[in-house]
Amino acid sequence: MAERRPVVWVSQPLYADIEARLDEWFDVVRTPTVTDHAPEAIAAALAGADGALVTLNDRIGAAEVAAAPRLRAVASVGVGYDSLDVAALAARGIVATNTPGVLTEATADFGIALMMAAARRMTEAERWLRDGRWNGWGFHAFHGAGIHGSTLGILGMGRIGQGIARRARGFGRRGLYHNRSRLPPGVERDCAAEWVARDALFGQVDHLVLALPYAPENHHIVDAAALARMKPGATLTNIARGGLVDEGALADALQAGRLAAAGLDVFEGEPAVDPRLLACDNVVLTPHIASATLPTRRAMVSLAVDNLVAAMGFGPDAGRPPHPVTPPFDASRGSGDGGSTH
Ligand code: 8YV
Repeated sequence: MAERRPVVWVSQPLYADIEARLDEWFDVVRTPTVTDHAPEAIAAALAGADGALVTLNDRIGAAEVAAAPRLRAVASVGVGYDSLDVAALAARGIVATNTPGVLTEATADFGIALMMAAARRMTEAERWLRDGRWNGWGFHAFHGAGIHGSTLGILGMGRIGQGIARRARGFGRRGLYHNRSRLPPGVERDCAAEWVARDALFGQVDHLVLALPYAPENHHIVDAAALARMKPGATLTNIARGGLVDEGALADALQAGRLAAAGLDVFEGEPAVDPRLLACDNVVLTPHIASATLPTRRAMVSLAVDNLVAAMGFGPDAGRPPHPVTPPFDASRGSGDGGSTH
């Protein structure tokens, strides 16, 4: 009798040609349309699966793990893996993987774009123009917060944070960063960024960009107290995870005019956005698109497929997925992103 082929669940339609690589090894259960899977639906899909290819929307917690007796590997498309209960997966010996590296440049590009759009009030000005309110050039219209020559801070100096710092050198700015571990001197020089303690970062920068991973210990790391430390007229840009910011406190700071502006690509209750933020003119809001270029998204899916095939024990890297996030984990292979979520 032919040996049973492992079953792999693909939670969303990704790119058919890349997903097709799974067919060589697995019986693939596909999801034909973009789907907001309820937790029970995820549990049901995992109940018969040996492996899964998922995105950040498909949360796998302890209950889903408990409902998946055969599951051996979960490959997430994305660098941030806070949607996976890594401890519950590891306790069952299930390998989880992520896709760092391939999205660094696209995401760093977007971080700079969002910071600039917020600081220079681009979407606010555009809405005003489209509303037909532009009656003549205005000397006093839409003064923004300057970036050239300012102090730019980055919280979370992984690959993406570093990518942002390198791009920002061209602004003739002072660069500060905070990261749990300080970068080697050569990397600091290359990024033209100086390590400071977290509170000093909040207090000294004109523009702050968040590029750190979400974990329960940094839930609302930007809370009312942190915002109160920021300079009047500073800006905040978040391309990491919504749960890092207390959105209510941010709305207070924006409405009070303490912060000049914010650029937000991520939200705590995605896809819901706090109505107070929606009502603020001085916020640029984008729907979690920092890594959204076609080549980048394709590279993410391709890496996730490589991870899954290898984690399931097939292909040239059988048993050695390029980017595991659960044990067995060899830190020297650099699969962690050193601070960034993308
Ligand atoms: C992805 C992201 O689009 O990589 C991440 O952590 O947030 C985004 O770049 C997302 O993870 C896709 O699942």
